[in-house]
Amino acid sequence: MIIFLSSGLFCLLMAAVGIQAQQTPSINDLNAECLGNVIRLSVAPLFEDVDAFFNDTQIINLTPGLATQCGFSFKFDPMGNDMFFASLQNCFSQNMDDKMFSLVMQFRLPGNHMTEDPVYRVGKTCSYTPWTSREILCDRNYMEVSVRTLPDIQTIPKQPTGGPKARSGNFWRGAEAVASGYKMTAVVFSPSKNVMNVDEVQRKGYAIANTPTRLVLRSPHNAEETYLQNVAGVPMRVLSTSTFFEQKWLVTRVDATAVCPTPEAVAFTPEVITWYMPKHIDPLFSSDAFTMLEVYMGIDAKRLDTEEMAARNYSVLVTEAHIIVEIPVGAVGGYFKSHIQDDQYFVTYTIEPMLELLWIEDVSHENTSYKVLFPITTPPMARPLQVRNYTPLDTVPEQAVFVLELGTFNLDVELLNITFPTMVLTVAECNARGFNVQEQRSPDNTLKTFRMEVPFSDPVVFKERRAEQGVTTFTLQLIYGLVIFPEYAPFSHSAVVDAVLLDIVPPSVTGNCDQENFHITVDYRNQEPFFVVLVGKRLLNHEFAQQYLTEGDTDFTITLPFSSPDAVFESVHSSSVRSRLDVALLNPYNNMTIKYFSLACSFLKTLTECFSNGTMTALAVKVESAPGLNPGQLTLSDPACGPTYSDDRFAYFHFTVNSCGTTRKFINNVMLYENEISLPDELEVKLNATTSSEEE
Ligand SMILES: *[C@@H]1O[C@H](CO)[C@@H](O)[C@H](O)[C@H]1NC(C)=O
Ligand SMILES: *[C@@H]1O[C@H](CO)[C@@H](O)[C@H](O)[C@H]1NC(C)=O
Ligand SMILES: *[C@@H]1O[C@H](CO)[C@@H](O)[C@H](O)[C@H]1NC(C)=O
Ligand SMILES: *[C@@H]1O[C@H](CO)[C@@H](O)[C@H](O)[C@H]1NC(C)=O
Ligand SMILES: *[C@@H]1O[C@H](CO)[C@@H](O)[C@H](O)[C@H]1NC(C)=O
Ligand SMILES: *[C@@H]1O[C@H](CO)[C@@H](O)[C@H](O)[C@H]1NC(C)=O
Ligand SMILES: CC(=O)N[C@H]1CO[C@H](CO)[C@@H](O)[C@@H]1O
Repeated sequence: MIIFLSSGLFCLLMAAVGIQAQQTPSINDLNAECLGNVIRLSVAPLFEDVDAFFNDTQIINLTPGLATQCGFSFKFDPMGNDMFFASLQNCFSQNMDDKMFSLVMQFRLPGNHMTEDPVYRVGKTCSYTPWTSREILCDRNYMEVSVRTLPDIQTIPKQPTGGPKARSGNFWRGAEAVASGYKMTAVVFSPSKNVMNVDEVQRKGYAIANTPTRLVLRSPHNAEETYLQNVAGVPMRVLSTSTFFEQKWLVTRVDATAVCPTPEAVAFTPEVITWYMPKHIDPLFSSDAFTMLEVYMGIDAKRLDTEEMAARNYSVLVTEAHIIVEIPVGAVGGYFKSHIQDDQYFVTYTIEPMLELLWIEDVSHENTSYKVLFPITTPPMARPLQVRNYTPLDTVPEQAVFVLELGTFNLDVELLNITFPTMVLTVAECNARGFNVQEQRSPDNTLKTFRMEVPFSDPVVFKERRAEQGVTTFTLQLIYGLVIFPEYAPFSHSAVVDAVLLDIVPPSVTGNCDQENFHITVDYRNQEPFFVVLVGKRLLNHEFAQQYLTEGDTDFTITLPFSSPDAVFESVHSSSVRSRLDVALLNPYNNMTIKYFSLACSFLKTLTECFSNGTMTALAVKVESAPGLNPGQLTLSDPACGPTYSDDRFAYFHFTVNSCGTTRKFINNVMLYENEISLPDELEVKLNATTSSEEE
């Protein structure tokens, strides 16, 4: 391997020399693959520093500039799929006769920049023999061309020497050490015709190397000697060189041209990315006499077969003038990234397709293979944020909560805190307060929203009562504090939500009686009736309601006869009964009484009657004050005269006035018959069943 070392590069190397590699054997997270003329390492994220090993001993820190010059590139993917790409012909791989290439890399994890920092060390040897006459490689940061050279300027591989000689800077076999006697003397760039010697070329950030069978040239995309050329309507960047080799009086020239697409080669719609590549890349071919043999597409430097492409909805179309690659925005293989611009939320979609082309020149049958790794990022696409309010208003006001959902975000956004008018709370503090902040993912796990619940009763909710309208307004003002990872870019989103609730008016219960019935009216005003009704000792159920209840707009009325078992008799008089109905509205959750109402009325009732045929009837009722009374045990004065009918509340007597111990008195032309209803032993209850009747 021969690399012409510039003095700038040399200084870097000197600084690195002498640091011995820490032997950390674990390479589990570094998956190395040979992908044609590229080595790809899938790198555990979070590494901080990358070193290349030269000849397995010298550690060289890979700065971005050195990476570009030496044929390395990185893909930093916020989803954690970082990748590292190396051209096979990079500066540091050990080249075995242009057939085997061995690369050793070391990834240092973040630490305190000491040599003991944890490192991953990975080595990979790739065999690559199908080198074509000319191979062009376009990576994100460099363009590279490698051409087969004629035997007379080819180097004879010689074992490089290490040790003390390396420290002199001569351990990469220099231009002088060409075995054939040819010496690389000058590089001429077109179209400027600038001539540089090898040192100058290296110093300006290009790389040039003469390997056993090939000449390799590498340039940053934006280097001074590159130029833009419109090829079939596609702006391409071109590096065009002629390298001169001299031996005594002989001079040999090797031309090498690289052409790579610029970012303008891509067109976007919100749905599709379209990448145009010219089919005939003019600067590469002097005539039209060549044929395109192969077209392959891949992702992240890895070729895909047609099934994989179809499954991912990628397409490659070859037209007269172009190779057109179409990728749906959001397709598998790429990723979305969040951005904030002018306080607005945007996302971009990035994907890194590859095209591999092979042309054959019709006459010479010389082949040109062309590989372009082409990261594409869409322009920012606006994703307006919304706070969706799912506050349920049909609950009991004491249980009402604001239910808010902020979204929709890409997965790289995190919620840090929420600013309320009176305080700032972290997410953890919000949760400790009962706000139940939750991240919710879309079913395909590509998007997320933040949901939370703030009870109306929390002090961060502003309450305002408007008595004249009979409403209370609950207002929640908040500013969500968010960050985008991994760069930790803060942004915020503010929102105001409110809810108007009718004021809570307790239900009212009123009542009246007619001659036979109680009428109880329950008015629940502006509330949903969120109570149960207890009538006497009975819960108002559906059956009961059907029989006794009539409904109004915001009220209902229960109509019950005074003698209903749900009512109680307070007292009995000769011609009336005082009956009472108790009604309670209960909270169904805890059976607490919301409202209690009691209505007692006297109902005109003749409980005793005399008939002209000399019989008498009497109805005895159990009153509230004698709860233990069994009416069936009642008798008239004559204990042998029991009721003709009785139940647990009534006893009905039917007897002739000359029986059952009935006495009679004659008062002012009126015959008064008296009897008494009582329990046989103790006179627990003395019911006056006396009645007056006209003397017949
Ligand atoms: C591919 O496209 C079809 C039709 O537009 C769509 O139904 C399908 O979901 C897409 N597949 C993928 C993997 O995006
Ligand atoms: C060019 O490539 C084709 C197809 O791979 C192959 O058949 C041919 O031999 C190659 N030509 C040269 C000169 O290598
Ligand atoms: C709240 O989060 C934002 C991130 O969006 C941050 O800039 C701010 O400093 C945080 N405020 C507090 C008080 O932590
Ligand atoms: C309330 O009382 C009723 C009737 O006694 C009973 O069926 C119900 O289970 C009670 N509910 C609660 C929540 O205690
Ligand atoms: C007396 O008259 C009443 C009412 O008409 C009747 O119910 C009762 O059976 C009669 N009694 C006798 C013994 O006829
Ligand atoms: C029974 O009725 C008589 C006459 O109406 C009255 O004097 C007496 O006090 C009553 N007795 C009871 C227990 O009500
Ligand atoms: C010090 C050291 O490892 N030197 C090696 C450099 O590479 C050659 C093979 O190309 C080895 O033979 C040396 O031992």
